[in-house]
Amino acid sequence: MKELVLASSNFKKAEEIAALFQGLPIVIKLLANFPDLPEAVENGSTFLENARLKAKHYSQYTNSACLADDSGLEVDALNSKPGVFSARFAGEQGNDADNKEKLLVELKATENRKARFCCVMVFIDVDGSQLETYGICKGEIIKESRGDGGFGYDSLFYVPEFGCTMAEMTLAEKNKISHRGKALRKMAVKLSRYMK
Ligand code: ITT
Repeated sequence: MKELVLASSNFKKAEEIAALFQGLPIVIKLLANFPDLPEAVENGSTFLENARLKAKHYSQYTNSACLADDSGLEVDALNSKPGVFSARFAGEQGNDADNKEKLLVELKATENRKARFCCVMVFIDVDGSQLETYGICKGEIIKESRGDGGFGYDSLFYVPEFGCTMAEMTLAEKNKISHRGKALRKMAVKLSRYMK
């Protein structure tokens, strides 16, 4: 069994990742198991830079193999914003509700609601070996929240092929089509090969 620290303080993300890794010879440890860790500073300008930065930071501080996810929402009419600022769109103290409110305000006058979720996964082993994958999921930003599941912008993110928002899906349904699910399935394949 390979032990791996999940470099995320977002519990909902961790839940989605753990669900997809079931069945693999991997034991997942959460950051909560390491109480005094300094938080990684996410100052990269791309998802890839931030994912590398988080994986490296937590791998060094925990002395373990680490898997990091950096993800976010890119909206066409906002020139791909909020992007790497998705978690802090409404400011450092902002929460999911504030971020969604700001998104609706910024899109008020526009009919182009096209958007996509992006996810980059980086695995770093104790010897520095590195694996990277990505995934995207296309959708539209609707005008009013729908659904209670998921987290972040899920209740505003409508997936036309499914006729519902990500917040109206079960965790298993979301994982099947989401940016994170796609990146994770690619990562699971790479990790299985790597561990052989
Ligand atoms: P960690 O860095 O600790 O993993 P975080 O939530 O700060 O947690 P990110 O820096 O990667 O993670 O920011 C991701 C933000 O993008 C997240 O807070 C949401 O606002 C949004 N986001 C990413 N994936 C999402 C998803 O599946 N559904 C809804 N919103 C998502």
